[in-house]
Amino acid sequence: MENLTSVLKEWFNRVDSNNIGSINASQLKSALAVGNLEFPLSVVQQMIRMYDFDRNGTMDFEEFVALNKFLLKVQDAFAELERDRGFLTPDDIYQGLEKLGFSLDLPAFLTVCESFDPTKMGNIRLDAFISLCIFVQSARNLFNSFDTAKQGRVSLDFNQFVYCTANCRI
Ligand SMILES: [Ca+2]
Repeated sequence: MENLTSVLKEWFNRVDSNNIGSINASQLKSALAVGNLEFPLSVVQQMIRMYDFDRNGTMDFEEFVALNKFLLKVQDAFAELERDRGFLTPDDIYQGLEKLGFSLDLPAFLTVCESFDPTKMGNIRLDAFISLCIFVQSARNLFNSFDTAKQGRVSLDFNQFVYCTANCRI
């Protein structure tokens, strides 16, 4: 684990070219591209929102480590399920989400799959799977922040609903 931290630190420092101790969305986007992960800026911004613990809009090293832990978990799940095809079918995606602790019902699952399947072929590559997981995790975090009594159910007024959809939009 210590080794991973030092690799991440070196990576982070390289991206933080101004040495200010934090990186912004476009710097994070290029950092991920170095690892062959190409994401639209909107997805990268969502990653930052998810782990921006001090809410300053950028990522310090601690937040970067937390994000990378999540990305590694998602990449492991992908690697286990892709069986050398380079993509996941809907069945694999369902299993992948379960592995990551999300069990969605069919309408929710299919809607999520469809919105992260750019080619509409039913096959999802790693970057799309990561984006999908970022979305579901953000939705989970947001839901939990409203479900303070841990009832698995929330009641929202219109403003809160708008707030939620705007926060999870990728
Ligand atoms: Ca921050």
